[in-house]
Amino acid sequence: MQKELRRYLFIGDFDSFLLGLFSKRGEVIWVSSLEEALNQTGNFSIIMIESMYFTPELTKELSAHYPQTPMIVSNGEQKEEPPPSVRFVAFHKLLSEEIAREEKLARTDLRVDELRKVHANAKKMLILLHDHPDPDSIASALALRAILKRNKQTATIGHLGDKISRPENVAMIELLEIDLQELGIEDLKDFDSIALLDVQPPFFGPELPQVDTVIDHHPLVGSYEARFKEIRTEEGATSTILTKYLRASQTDISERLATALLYGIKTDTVTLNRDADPDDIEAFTFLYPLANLGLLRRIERAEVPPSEIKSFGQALADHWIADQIFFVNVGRVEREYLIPKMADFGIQVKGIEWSVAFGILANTHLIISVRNVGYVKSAGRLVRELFKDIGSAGGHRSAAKAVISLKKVRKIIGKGSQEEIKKWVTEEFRKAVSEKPDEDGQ
Ligand SMILES: [Mn+2]
Repeated sequence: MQKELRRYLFIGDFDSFLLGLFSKRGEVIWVSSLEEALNQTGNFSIIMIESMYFTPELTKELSAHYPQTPMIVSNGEQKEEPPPSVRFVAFHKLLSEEIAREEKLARTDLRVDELRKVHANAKKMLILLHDHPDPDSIASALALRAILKRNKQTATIGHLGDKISRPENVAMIELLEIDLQELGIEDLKDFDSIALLDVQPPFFGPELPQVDTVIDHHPLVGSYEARFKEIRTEEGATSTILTKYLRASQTDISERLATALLYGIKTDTVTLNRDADPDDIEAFTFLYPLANLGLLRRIERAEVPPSEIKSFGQALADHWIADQIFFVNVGRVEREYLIPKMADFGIQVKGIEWSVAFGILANTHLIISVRNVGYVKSAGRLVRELFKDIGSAGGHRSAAKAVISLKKVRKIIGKGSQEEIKKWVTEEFRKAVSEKPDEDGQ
């Protein structure tokens, strides 16, 4: 196909930098008056008018002489009612936004350099995730491995929890062939360095050895030391932070890695609907063309095993609504994912602002999963305030979780029967939700 020859007509005082940029795209004719502009022969792809020269009359005469030719007024502010065929474009602002982006990436590249130094001498490192690794944490681990130019022999990805059960997460691990190790706390001493992703040391309690790196988007919890610490609560996903690192360091991003990261951002932000900020959207847009969308669909379609459907029905049977809060007692479960699934369901009920699903996992822990509509107080902060002294609790603005041992629950409410737990959880949330929001509206 023959390339179309672009011809640009510039009217007014343009600086040579801008003219130079356009001369790379086609022929540039540069004039300093309307008269000269009307004296040209042939057609133009675009007529550029410097804003000091712009008047509606000028554009009228130009469009009579060069019909069907779009016009751009450059360097000026948009006039209140521009003529229909005229666009106002501030090229310098466009360029300065690009330059600001590059500056940011260059600064991030320095951070990546620090991160690499922290793990440079480790023969075998561990990338440790929370006990129930989700797509965001798993994708972040793959990204960190790529950034540090390591492989599964030199960087183990592991967690201390039980086998992964949520069907989508199982599908992600299988379809992307991710090697995720179940470790015991005693295994941690076998590694020369440890990086925590999507989680922070206090989550693991005092037995956790000193870690070297912490990268997370949850609020800072407790105080701890790490040689490299990156806590960015404004991001909707740890995958967003790692995507920035990959871009800044110009690390190759494989299709598998892009697919994982895209899925990580998608799930943590419910497809940019929850807790997403402009960086998440930018990372998403950047990863989208690099990812394998067919594979992603297969991961997302991972269906609930038929054997679980009964538990779904049973779980939903025990629900109630109080003060626009949807409660569901999932009861005793072997697989934790049923609880957040029910919380996700509850927030879709009409008129509901909060959804609280809870159940007892493996006869030892009460798990409470919380969702809200996003414009009420922060779910993460609310569960922290309610349960931080008796268990681990935290999360984001519109999704949060608490894990409390049944022993602790019994200390508070006696025998800890289902009925007692239901009453306790209902009252705690009703009180906390109705209290006035914090000063910053969170
Ligand atoms: Mn996350």
